[in-house]
Amino acid sequence: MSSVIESIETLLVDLPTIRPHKLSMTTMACQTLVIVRLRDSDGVEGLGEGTTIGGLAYGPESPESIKRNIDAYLAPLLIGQPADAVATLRARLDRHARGNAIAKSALETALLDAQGKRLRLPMAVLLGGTRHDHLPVLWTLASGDTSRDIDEAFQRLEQRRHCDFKLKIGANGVDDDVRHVAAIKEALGERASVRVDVNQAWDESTAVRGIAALQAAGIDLIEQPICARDHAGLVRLAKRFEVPMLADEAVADARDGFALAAAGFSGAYALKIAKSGGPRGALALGEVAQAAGIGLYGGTLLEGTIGTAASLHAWATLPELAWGSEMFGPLLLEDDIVAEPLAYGEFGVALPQGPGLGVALDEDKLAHYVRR
Ligand code: MUC
Ligand code: MG
Repeated sequence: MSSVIESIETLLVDLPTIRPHKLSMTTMACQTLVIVRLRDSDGVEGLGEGTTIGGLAYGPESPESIKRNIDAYLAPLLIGQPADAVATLRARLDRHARGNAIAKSALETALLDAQGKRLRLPMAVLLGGTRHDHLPVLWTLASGDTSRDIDEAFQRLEQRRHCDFKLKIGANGVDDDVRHVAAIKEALGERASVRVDVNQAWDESTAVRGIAALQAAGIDLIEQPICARDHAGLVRLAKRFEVPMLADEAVADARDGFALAAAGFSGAYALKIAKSGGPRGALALGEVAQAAGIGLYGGTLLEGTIGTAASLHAWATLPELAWGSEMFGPLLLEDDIVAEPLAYGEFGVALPQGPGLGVALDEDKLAHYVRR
């Protein structure tokens, strides 16, 4: 008889960040990972992670709601079901529970990790096959201080860690933000690509003013300048400026991606396993983007190593990431809960090898950081 899902455990893991990480909606000093341990009747364990930013500051799911909703509603839908029926189980979650994309992503990751371990295949192979085993990774400069950000950028360039930088703006006035970004771009010159993420902080007229100045300063990409739901405004900005727009919060899944493309958007989409309800949904958004001629970008919700590895396995199957990726989450954390950290270097990261995610927990570290 095929293996069935026996138990699903969820853990909150609090890890300090290496420095304050300042976004338009919150400043993070700590990241909370929701770790899923799914155990099957054949003794295989699948790992998953569902992580967001700043409690409820970023989106409608918090670490506590992710854990609680898995425990109370989602896990019971999976217990006792055949463990290898990943697509059927994932559809079952959508049929019985609305929303909760991050919680569903954690579970889908754990199902895929277990299935990969069972078949002795990497998760990327389950998702269609590995096309890249090293992916480009940018770094986000978000200390909140211009000269500290410039020092950090030079350090990362010298280490050959990162050569693309994303700046988090929108917490300050637009003129202050433009000054901050232009100073960093001027210091780095042609050595680095500099992009910004406004995380929805501007209204459209502020965006027109801000983007004109950022374009003149040599910024390469403008991420989510206005409200996620304002597709029409994002289309107008994409048509108005030469500098491309990156849609992030505006496109959670393939349906959003289709609607925005059909409305006339051009530019790029940030794929994130968390917002699409798992790696398979993120790749479906990627398919829509490719069909519409929209560039791809591998995004993060600042997950730890498990969520980052799951994303890397998905991005490894894509033909091209025109804008690279931001899979640097583990580098923002002071410590880790895995036995073997991801191998960052040469301006990117290596796809972890081995069955499933290719990642194992360090039980002592996990016991140390788990919330009691
Ligand atoms: C976001 O909105 O892109 C990604 C990198 C980072 O620093 O924050 C995230 C969230
Ligand atoms: Mg973003």
